[in-house]
Amino acid sequence: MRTTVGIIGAGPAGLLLARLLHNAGIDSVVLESRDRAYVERRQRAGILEQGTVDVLREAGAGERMDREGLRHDGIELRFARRRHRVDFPALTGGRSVMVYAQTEVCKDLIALQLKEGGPLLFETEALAVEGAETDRPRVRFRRGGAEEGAEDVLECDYVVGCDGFWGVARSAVPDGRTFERTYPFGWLGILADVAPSHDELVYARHDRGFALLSMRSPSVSRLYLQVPADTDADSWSDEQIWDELERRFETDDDWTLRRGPITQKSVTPMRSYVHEPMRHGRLFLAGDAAHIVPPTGAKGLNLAVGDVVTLARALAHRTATGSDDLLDAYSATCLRRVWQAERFSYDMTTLLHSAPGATPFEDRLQLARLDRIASSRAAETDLAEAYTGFPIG
Ligand code: RFL
Ligand code: PHB
Repeated sequence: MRTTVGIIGAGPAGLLLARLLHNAGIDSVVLESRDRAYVERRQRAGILEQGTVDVLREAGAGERMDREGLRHDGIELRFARRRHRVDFPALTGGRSVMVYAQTEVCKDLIALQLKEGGPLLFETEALAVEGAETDRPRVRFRRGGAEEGAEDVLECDYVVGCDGFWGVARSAVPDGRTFERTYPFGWLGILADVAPSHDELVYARHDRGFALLSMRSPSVSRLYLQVPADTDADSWSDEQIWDELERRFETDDDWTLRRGPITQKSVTPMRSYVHEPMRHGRLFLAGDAAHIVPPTGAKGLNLAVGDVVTLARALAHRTATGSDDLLDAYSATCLRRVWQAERFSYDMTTLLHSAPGATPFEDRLQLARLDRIASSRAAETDLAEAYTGFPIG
């Protein structure tokens, strides 16, 4: 098999890259180890930055998002039984975010790819990237399904590792440096068949730990609780989950939490991670393959989108002019934005979670930081600008 760009992974990064390249007249092949149903159902991100929304629209993948997505003009911070709303458009010159689940973005991009894009091979696992320093890099892969076990090679002009944190591409970038931080807590996330208890997201800081109220649709709620990192989701009964959420969202007014049947629950670990550089020869890394953020800033999927937009532009530039300039700048261009998102996600995480062993002094500082955001337009604007998104490129 031969193609111009071999893409490993059909998460949001790989699928959007394939779409952007198709629109630029560049052919690609996408290899995905899991089956289609799995990729379309994996519960993850829920928030699209303004820039991500614009990119999906321009790529011709925004039709259902515009119909079914929920535009949000703010978030609520909840702490010390107080509620403070951050008004995005007022603070950022009109910017907002969109609640439209990653599962739906992936479904839309998969449907487009299968209808009019290049090959998208499910149940096809990349085993290794070879020859990244040559002008004919290759991906060795194995087919599953009917052709189970057959090994093959995809020859490419370029290979892009969009294979997430646990993928194989990163190991083919030698001499890299990694920067990492793990956190002693994770998020217990649930999906529940109940209308969201608030019309915007609520980020709650509580002495018992962080809680987040989000949503998937007007009738489906998505909620998270900070739990110790090694928690087994099944050790929490549904009733315990609702009771704990109720405590952490408590306010002095008559706000109430609506309960409903829980249809899914799982625990997500929290990690900050960056691999530098994001390129080796003709192999490029994009999205979670190169960097991870804790979910508190809602940045992971949006970073993946920024990477592949930058890369698609660079590949189109190379095709049009023969110049490698933008490809050479790819890693540094992306990393600048990546580090801003790392900083913001870290800040949001330490602002809102209770760290085991935190001293009373540190607890007071956390409350003072929240009070500062609630009382200073400058501090609030900084949060609103970061949350609605840093510019791409
Ligand atoms: P993905 O989505 O992990 O996709 C990688 C794909 O590669 C496949 N793969 C392979 N395929 C072939 N051969 C191999 N050897 C392969 N190895 C792996 C995998 O099966 C998979 O299909 O990475 P990508 O595309 O870079 O996208 C990144 C995002 O998924 C991630 O950053 C976000 O989900 C993070 N995230 C959030 N991001 C946001 O922007 N806003 C949010 O609100 C948000 N909330 C979240 C989140 C992540 C969460 N979890 C579960 C980690 C909330 C949660 C709970
Ligand atoms: C989600 O809806 O899954 C979600 C929203 C905001 C975050 C993280 C996750 O910060």
